[in-house]
Amino acid sequence: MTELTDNGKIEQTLVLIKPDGLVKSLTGNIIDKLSESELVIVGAKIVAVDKELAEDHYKELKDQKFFDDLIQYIMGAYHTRRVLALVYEGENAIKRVRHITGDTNPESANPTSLRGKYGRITTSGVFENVVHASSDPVDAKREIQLWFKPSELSKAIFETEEKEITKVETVWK
Ligand code: IDP
Ligand code: MG
Repeated sequence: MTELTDNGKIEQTLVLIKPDGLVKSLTGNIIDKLSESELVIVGAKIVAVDKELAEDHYKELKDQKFFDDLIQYIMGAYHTRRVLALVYEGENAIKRVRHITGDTNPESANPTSLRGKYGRITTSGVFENVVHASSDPVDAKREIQLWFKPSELSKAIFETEEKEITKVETVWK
């Protein structure tokens, strides 16, 4: 791999195509751009994000003044209640994906990055930056385990255990 390989470590990272990315039909463009990373997708699903998941995902930001808007944004209040969650795996996956994603602020992001190309800041100050990408290995593990069950990934990337769970579930009628 190219210039971003600094230690060749195999990592996994969580990518979310946020509601603005879905509403703007950017899924194909985003996945196409991410394929430049030569990483492998080991998980993918559409999620209707509820408040609990949104607040858990962004819990480190709960004291920020933009937190409530951020929760509304990721829950789809401004676009559509859908997020595409993806897990990418490969050498230095976290840094590689962050490089393609670009800076948090779409106005200062490199214009060729996903956020620089497709993101915007609304007049009310919401960073509509199209994608999420895990920022370090600790966050990546926490986020992947928050969004995906072991059975939803194509391989076991973290340690698992067998546990008997009794619960009522919605099934096809
Ligand atoms: P990151 O997504 O680049 O890792 P974080 O600091 O973890 O950036 O922030 C998470 C998300 O919160 C951002 O992607 C963006 O949607 C939103 N956000 C971060 N900083 C601001 C801000 O200053 N104003 C408005 N929204 C922000
Ligand atoms: Mg972050």
